[in-house]
Amino acid sequence: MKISVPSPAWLDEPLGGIEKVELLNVSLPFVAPFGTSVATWNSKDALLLRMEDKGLTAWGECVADPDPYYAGETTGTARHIIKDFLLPELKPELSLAGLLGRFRRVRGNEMAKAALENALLDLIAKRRDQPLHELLGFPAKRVMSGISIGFQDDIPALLAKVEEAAASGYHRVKMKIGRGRDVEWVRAVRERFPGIALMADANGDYSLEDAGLLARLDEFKLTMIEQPLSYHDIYQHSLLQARLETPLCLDESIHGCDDAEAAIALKSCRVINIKQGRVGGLLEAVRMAGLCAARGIPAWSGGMDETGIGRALNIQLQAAPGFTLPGDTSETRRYFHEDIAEPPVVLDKEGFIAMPSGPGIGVKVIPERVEKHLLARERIK
Ligand code: OSB
Ligand code: MG
Repeated sequence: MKISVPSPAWLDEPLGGIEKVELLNVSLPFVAPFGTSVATWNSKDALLLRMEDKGLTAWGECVADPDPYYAGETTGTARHIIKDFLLPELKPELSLAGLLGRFRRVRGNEMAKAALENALLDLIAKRRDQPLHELLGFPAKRVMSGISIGFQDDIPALLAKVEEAAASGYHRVKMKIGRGRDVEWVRAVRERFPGIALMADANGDYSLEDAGLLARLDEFKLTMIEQPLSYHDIYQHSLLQARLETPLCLDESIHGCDDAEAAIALKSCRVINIKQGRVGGLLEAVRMAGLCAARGIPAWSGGMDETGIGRALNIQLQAAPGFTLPGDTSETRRYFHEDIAEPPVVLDKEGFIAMPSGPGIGVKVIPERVEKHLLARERIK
């Protein structure tokens, strides 16, 4: 079956010259540490790509962390791939479609590719004075909200976090689980909040031998369990899914539409978390959402604790059809005391998030704040 992809004329128009390209590393301290089964992060250390041309400034944020604990890519490997293999392909006469075609030679490294593609999409949209969702051909809409609560020191602390999230109006709550912090923690949340849409994310902490333990979660009516098994597995998830009532959702294992097709065909999951950075950029994410819709698989937009740049992009993305479930799209204030972009993401009275209305990603990056949180800056071109 052919999946409809937006293929408007701008994809095939020459990109033209770009006066300046820079890579910047920033470090934004988190309001509170974010703990998962694989790592605890105290700050968002992001690699940013900044492009300047004819008075316009465009941004891309690489979702990789400085460490390889969530994914194999890091801010360091992404810098290397962008600088030494992707940016050298960028020629004024080449279109975005042509450039992405050349990127296919570079295997993997989806996060690096996404950062560059997304910056170029921001630039193209700003040149046309259009918000990204409009460039892609999708009308603006309010997007659903969701919150991902990291590990807490004890169950009362977790209950307090869930209480706060529910009171704020989030449409669903995700809690992290891992070995030794699963059944009793989920039970406590479910008993206290019987009516909330609740899910659990294991970040690959279990193996197939834990199927019996994971089946004990069925009684809590979770909307899904995210990535219980290994970060690169698709097959064993199909064996586990067959033994559980609770839908499985894949995150780490899905790097593009081919993986999504395989996971759906094998019945490895009933839901997919689409992170545009993990799948290689906004266009592949739109395609994947279309694929999921065509296959009857609910999908949602994941998050990587992004700064305001990546957060705005994730919101623009959700204008595309196929994002039928609330994503990990939360208010700015739960991550940072001070973000590098304005305005911050906030929930409205019904818990929805408005699409930023400015050109491109739609938010303004504040240069002084980037300077304040800057670790390194490198001019490439
Ligand atoms: O597994 O979805 C994940 C954050 C960093 C790395 C991996 C994950 C996450 C989250 C938080 O769960 C999502 C967010 O709030 O942006
Ligand atoms: Mg996850």
